[in-house]
Order: sequence, then structure tokens, then C-alpha cells
Amino acid sequence: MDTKPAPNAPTATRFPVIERVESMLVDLPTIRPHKLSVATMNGQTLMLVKVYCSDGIVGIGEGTTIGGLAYGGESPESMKLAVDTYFAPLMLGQDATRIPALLVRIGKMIKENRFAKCAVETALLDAQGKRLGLPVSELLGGRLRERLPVAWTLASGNTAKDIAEAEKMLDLRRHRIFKLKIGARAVREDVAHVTAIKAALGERAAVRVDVNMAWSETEASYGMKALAEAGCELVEQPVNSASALKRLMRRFPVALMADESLTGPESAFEIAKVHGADVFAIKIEQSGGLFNAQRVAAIADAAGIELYGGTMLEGAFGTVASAQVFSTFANLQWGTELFGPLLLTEEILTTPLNYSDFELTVPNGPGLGIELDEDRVAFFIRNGARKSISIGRQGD
Ligand code: MUC
Ligand code: MG
Repeated sequence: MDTKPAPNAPTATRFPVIERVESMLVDLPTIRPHKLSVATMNGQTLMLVKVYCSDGIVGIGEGTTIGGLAYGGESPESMKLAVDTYFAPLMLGQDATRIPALLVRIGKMIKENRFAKCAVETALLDAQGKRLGLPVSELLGGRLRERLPVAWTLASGNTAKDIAEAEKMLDLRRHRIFKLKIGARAVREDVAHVTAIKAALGERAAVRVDVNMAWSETEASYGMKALAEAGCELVEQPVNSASALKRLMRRFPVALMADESLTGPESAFEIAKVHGADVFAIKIEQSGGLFNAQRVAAIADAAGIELYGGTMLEGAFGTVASAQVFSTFANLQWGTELFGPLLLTEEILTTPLNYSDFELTVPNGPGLGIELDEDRVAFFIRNGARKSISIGRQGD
């Protein structure tokens, strides 16, 4: 007798399928205005996706941006619309356990939308980890480290306030690497700001800057020289194109890091080919997901480019998804900046993350290893911004 299931047997009998996809926008205040050259953030919007599977498992993923559309082509609102309208119909009824296969299916129909893809992929990996009783890091090949160094961004816009904030972080033993957001003011003013902060902190802390593409090449030439002299150890994306970045390479005794120019494996390959950066700031959203972030890391390793674990100022879910991936990197020479949840006034987890002794502990429970505090989050969901799409049915 043939015991194989008929090819057209209901999928739910053979493997867990995705039954429902829910998305929501959660608006959370920041602890202080966060000033970048592209925007000033007074809050952060998390686009949360929940994937409900037929075996009762629910996975959660998150997408964020910086200053709405100020940083790139996606916003939390556009991610939610894409998930509701395009991702969910492609996912419903599909095998929840074959994640790369489902990502290929999604990728064929959805060309861009790297941030939304990352949120969905995170939810699928969270669910699969819970199903197998394994942390996401183990689904990605296995972690090499349990703790990650975490930098803090000083971005109050005021030198004295930034120094006081850095001193507080050092006292708390929470951060000893500081990234200064510059580029909104004249280069000379920015150099004076960085010089004062480095002089105040001395050898107790490392100082780096992120210009978020604000400088012209001539400004960068002056700025990088002056920053190197001030003791700054790394300059992140001072100019706006990969070719301009390349022209700045190795002209100053300070490391040059690509951020905005790095948008996944293809751009990583292009930059690596010309050795257009000393360091890659890998972000799971910019990369288009966790697997792609690993591909970017592999390209960097092959090219002798060093690695830094970047953030899109994600809340807890995007931060932990990033931590799970970064824990699998063979090299992570510049540590991480996974401080996003600490910039928010509200805790959305039942058990807060462990930030101590200048590092973050990578959760080791199944999936992402964290639990959403549903009651707390309910309070911050934007009115009308929660939607659930199920097999055969759609509702708000
Ligand atoms: C960026 O450009 O790197 C990271 C830290 C921060 O404050 O902003 C982000 C984005
Ligand atoms: Mg940056």
C-alpha cells in the first residue's frame, strides 16, 4: 500500500502552516531628542509582525526606520502596508518550517522592501526556534559568543550634555564606546565638539563619529584629518556614495566605516571588490534579513573588511534578532551598537534585556528568547494600526 500523502493532501496535516499574519504600529517615546544629521527623533515607531502557525506557535518580528522616511525608502507605515497587502497573502497556508523556501517565494513577488522582509523573516525564525526549542543563533549555524560589547550614541546636540551622559554611562558600566552623531553643523564646530568630548573622556572611552552622509568630499578631507588628530578612532559614512567613500580610504589614520552605502550582499560585494571601506556596519534591516546579514559578513571576511554590528534603533525584537545574528559572526572586531531599547522610555518585554558590564547578553531561550508584554504594548498601539489577515478571512 502507498503510505505517501497524496500530493494534494491538506498542507496542515503534513507540516505546520501559517494561518494568520498580524501587523501593528507601536509608537514609543525616546528618553531625549536623538539628533542625527538627517532627523531629530523624539520617538520611535515599531512595526511588529506576528506570524501565527497551525501548531499553535507564534513568531514575532520587528521593523523600524530612523526619522520616518529620512533615512531610506521604507517607513514603518509602508512596511505595515506591504506586510498586510503583499506579504501576508504569499505566506498564508505555506509551510512555516522551510524558511529559505518561503523567503524565495516572497522574493520572487516582492523585489525591494528589505526592512519589511527582515521583520517577516525574524518572525519566522522566532517561530521555528520556539518549535525546535533552539535559539535563533543556533538556527543560523550556532553562536560563537554569549555577550556583545555595546556602544552608546551621544546625540543630544549639546557638548556638555553629551559629556555628562557619557560619564553616567561609564559610571553605570553600561557603555565605554561612544558614537557621536555629527554632520548637522559646520565641520569646524563638529570637530570642536568631538575634540572636547574625547579630551574629557580620555583613555576611559573610545570615541567614534557617524556623519550620516552629510559631508562633501572636501569637508570630509578636512574633517577626517582633524578627527584623527582629536583621537577619534572611526568615521562612519561621512559622504553619500560608495565611490566617494572609496576615495577617502587610507588617506587618514582613522578607520572608515560604510553604513548607508551597505544595503545587502550585492552592495557589500561591490564595496569589497574595490576595498571601499575598512569596516562594515552590518544591519539586519539594511541587509534585508538575518540570512543576508550573514552573507554580508562572509563577504567582509573574505575581503579582509572588519565588522561592526549596527542598529536601525530597533526596539527589543529587532535588537535581539540582530544580537542573535551577530553572535554567529566569526569576526566582530568593532563590537555592536545594539542599544535601541535603552533609547526608549518604555519596556515592552516581560523580562528586560541584560545590559551590564558594557555588554548585552544574547538571550538563549527558544526563538529570539524574549516575550512581549502584551498589556503594555496594547497601550502604545497607534489607533487603527493593527490588522490581522487569516486564511480565508481578513479583519482589523
Ligand atoms: C546609523 O546611522 O548608524 C545608529 C545609532 C544611532 O544613533 O543611529 C543609528 C543609525
Ligand atoms: Mg550610521
